[in-house]
Amino acid sequence: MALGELRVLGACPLDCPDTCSWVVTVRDGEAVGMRGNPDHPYTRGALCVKVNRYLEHAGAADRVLHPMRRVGPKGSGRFERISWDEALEEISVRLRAIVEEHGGEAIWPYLGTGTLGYLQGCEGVAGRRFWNVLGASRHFLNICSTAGNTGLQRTNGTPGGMDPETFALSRLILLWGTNTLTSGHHLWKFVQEARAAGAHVVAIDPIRTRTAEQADEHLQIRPGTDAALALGLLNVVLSEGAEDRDHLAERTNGWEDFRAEILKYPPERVAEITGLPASDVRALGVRLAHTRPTGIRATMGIQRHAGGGAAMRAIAAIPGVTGDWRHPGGGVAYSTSGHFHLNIDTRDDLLAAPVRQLTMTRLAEGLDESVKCLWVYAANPMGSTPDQNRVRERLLREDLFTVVMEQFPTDTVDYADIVLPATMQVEHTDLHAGYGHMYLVWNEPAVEPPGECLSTTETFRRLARHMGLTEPSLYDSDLELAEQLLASGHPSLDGITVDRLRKEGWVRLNVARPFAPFADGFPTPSGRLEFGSGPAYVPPHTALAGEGPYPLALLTPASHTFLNTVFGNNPELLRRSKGPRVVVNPEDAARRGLSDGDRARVFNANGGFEAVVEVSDRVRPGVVASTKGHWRKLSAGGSTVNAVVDERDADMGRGAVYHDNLVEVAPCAPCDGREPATMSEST
Ligand SMILES: Nc1nc2c(c(=O)[nH]1)N[C@H]1C(S)=C(S)[C@@H](COP(=O)(O)OP(=O)(O)OC[C@H]3O[C@@H](n4cnc5c(=O)[nH]c(N)nc54)[C@H](O)[C@@H]3O)O[C@H]1N2
Ligand SMILES: Nc1nc2c(c(=O)[nH]1)N[C@H]1C(S)=C(S)[C@@H](COP(=O)(O)OP(=O)(O)OC[C@H]3O[C@@H](n4cnc5c(=O)[nH]c(N)nc54)[C@H](O)[C@@H]3O)O[C@H]1N2
Ligand code: SF4
Ligand SMILES: [Mo]
Repeated sequence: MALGELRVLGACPLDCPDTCSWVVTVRDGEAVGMRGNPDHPYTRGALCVKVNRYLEHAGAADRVLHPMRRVGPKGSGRFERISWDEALEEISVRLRAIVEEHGGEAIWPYLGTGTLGYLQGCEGVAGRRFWNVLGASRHFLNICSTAGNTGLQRTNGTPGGMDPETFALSRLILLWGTNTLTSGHHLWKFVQEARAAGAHVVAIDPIRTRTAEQADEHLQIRPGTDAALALGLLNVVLSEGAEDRDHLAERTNGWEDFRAEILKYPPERVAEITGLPASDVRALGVRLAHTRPTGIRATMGIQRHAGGGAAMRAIAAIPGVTGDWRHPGGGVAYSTSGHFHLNIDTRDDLLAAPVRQLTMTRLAEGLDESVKCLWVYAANPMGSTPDQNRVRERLLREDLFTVVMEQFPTDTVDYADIVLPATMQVEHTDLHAGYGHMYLVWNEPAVEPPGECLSTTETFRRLARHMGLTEPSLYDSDLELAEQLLASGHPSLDGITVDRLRKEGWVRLNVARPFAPFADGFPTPSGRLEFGSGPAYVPPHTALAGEGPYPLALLTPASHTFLNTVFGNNPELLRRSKGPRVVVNPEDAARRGLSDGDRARVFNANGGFEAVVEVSDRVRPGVVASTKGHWRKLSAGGSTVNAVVDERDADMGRGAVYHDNLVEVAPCAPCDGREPATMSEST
């Protein structure tokens, strides 16, 4: 090793199940290399096509490096550089006036998923102590996974399920509403291990994704109808007499009612609902009936529908009936977050009185006159939130004081009054947990922040000091916060300390290996899996397709080259994304006079966006798809996919409905044809 060269262990902060452990090479204070940590048992040395460019991104010319104040009209993205002192002073004066005149609830602390860090991001609800002292409104982060979480919580008592490493032991694997090779590719090694031992792999997805292409079988299901398929598969399991009667009797509640529900879904009826051949439903049902262990990987894609919660419940019921939870490699893996019992001390005792809750996916609705300050951090609502045009209208409100803490001049930054420069992961300390594995991962800062960037924790400490707040816990250091998080007393964290994490980089939770989470019962109040009552299949909004002016069901899944809107401004990843595209089935394309490579407008009553048409049977007739993550100001026509997404809730957990919207696609004559604007310049 050359003199002055260091290896610093860190963690990928992005909203991805894999939470990679990485190694940064630092030479003379500069990060000169980053690679996946080969010692990490789950991620084993690989990053991904996006994060391989993390250092390039951190050094990009468009990084926000200084505090800025708006000089042009709202939305113009025109700013002047100011000092941190000026920024803190202006913010303090405005916040104090707002609290005095309208009460703390007039502040909306809008925290997104830009980093999942327990210190700097959403897992530990960064900033919440500060907001509690001011009495700000509560922010409900429902943008990603809440419908599925709620469905699983009701069924199993926790959203946590299988340890994804145990897929290596599965003999039938259902990749159900999940695009493994794009949105968390490290699972694939375990899938391949199982395959080498004879496992059969089935992808269930309305799109023939790169994952579906690699599976042994692909069921191209109609969107939002998965609960019906789950019930149909169980119907076949019952006809085969393959239900695990001991498991049902000893470990579950509500079987008799649920059994009656299952009997209403024979394969022929399921075929009508799902659009799958009845023979495929029957064949997979027979396979499921006779293959132990069956491991089901379902992630967030499946629950972004009107019936998303019910879909996760129906899927979670499968191992209750087959008894798969008895075996490592059996069960359902949605997210492992529920297995990490950290002590998230948001100090809600600091609130003087109870406060209202505002909902992340209802930003347009929520941003009424009662909100006087919107504080956006680790989020990009102009790109990621439903009903983009209405969100934009609200952000233009002259009486709204908007502060955005950011690394890049995003579409949301353009609407800020004050912009605060934020550190990136190689420049701050954080503690992470994978939501697709069982490890805590530590992130040690590798380099000094560029310009005047500050971490989230440090920004709130400085603001508290500037405002003269006296609550001592607002000044806890990053290492003190990390120690508090690990001090929950839960046995899975025994012996896991900050010192150990800093030395080793990552530590597995203290749980058995292989891990079968419910082999000894379920963490529900009854200790049993709850099949539940009420309709087991809730139809999607798009079941109305064909009846109105917007007959096509639009899916808007993850892009291979971006992580939500992060990297949307990286020139190479943007080039590889090939720009906003819409995949249209040949039948639907022909009917509309659309050819491959044409420009088209995708629209409904909410608005529309422009995309290049890809004519392909990767989607079934009646379904179109376009990925999330593009930036408005870098897209022709100046709007993106969320311009057509409704502000509407799923059946459980107020979940978002990103994959359950109706649109029409038309050739581009009515498009405005405007070329993408260049990135706004800051002074
Ligand atoms: N490269 C990349 N990776 C990412 C992300 C990214 O933006 N880019 N995003 C990250 C985030 S925030 C999250 S939450 C996770 C999400 O990861 P995923 O759960 O994989 O989320 P999606 O891509 O939305 O959806 C996954 C698949 O579900 C399918 N799907 C949609 N509706 C249905 C349905 O009704 N039934 C079935 N069976 N399938 C359906 C979609 O076609 C898609 O192929 O990934 C993370 N990883
Ligand atoms: N159409 C459609 N839209 C979707 C989805 C979909 O499937 N379809 N998926 C939804 C999902 S699953 C999610 S999770 C949401 C995500 O929505 P958001 O939570 O709004 O996340 P991003 O759009 O990725 O924006 C995160 C921003 O945080 C910034 N950032 C990153 N790290 C830090 C940091 O340490 N400090 C600060 N201050 N900023 C930081 C990044 O630069 C980025 O601009 O998008 C949702 N939007
Ligand atoms: S985005 Fe996911 S796969 Fe890529 S480096 Fe981060 S955690 Fe790993
Ligand atoms: Mo997400």
